[in-house]
Amino acid sequence: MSTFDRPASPGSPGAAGSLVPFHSISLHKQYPDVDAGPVLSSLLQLICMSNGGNLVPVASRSSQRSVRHVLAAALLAACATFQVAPASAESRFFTVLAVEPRGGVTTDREPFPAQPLPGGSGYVTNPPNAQGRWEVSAYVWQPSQIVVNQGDEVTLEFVGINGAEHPTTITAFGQSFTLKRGHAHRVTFRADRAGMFGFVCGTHQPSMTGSLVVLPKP
Ligand SMILES: [Cu+2]
Repeated sequence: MSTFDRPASPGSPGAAGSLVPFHSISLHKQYPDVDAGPVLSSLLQLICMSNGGNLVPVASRSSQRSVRHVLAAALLAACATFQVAPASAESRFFTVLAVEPRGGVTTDREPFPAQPLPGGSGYVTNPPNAQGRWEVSAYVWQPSQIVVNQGDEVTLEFVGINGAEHPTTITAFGQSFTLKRGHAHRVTFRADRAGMFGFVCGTHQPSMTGSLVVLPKP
């Protein structure tokens, strides 16, 4: 936690150090991306030193007013030179493949399962063919979990590899489209809220559900 982020208690008595966050607060509200802590700290130290140190907590009201005026002037001058830091939000790009991992074997090595897989079109079993080979597969997104920060501009490029088509929704961010094999479908949106949000194929459930994890802004 930086000086800038420290919780401040403007009314509490304390050493000069506790005053820094007090004056950072108003600046923080106006310039949320400005890291003003070090500059303000230096300004306050200079002012306190010029008044014999520890002036602010014990000074008379008129002295406090004059200190406030000096501070206000110093802050205005300092603000004129501040650089607003680049926004912490970034642009993030991911490729998401619609794929169907598959396994198979012949019945002379492993018997075809007696129990069917859970329902839904996401899991597929093909019974033994003429050569006794049987297969099992599942439709999934790859990757199935994507992590971004709140505020990021997120681009997901969905590419259809397996399966004729996938009717896909990202409800939380207003996206709905059908992904076809051999096609790419790109969506871009601002991850403006934190939480876990699904990107879901309406056909291949329960396996073809991915999670977009948006970490809250610190
Ligand atoms: Cu699908």
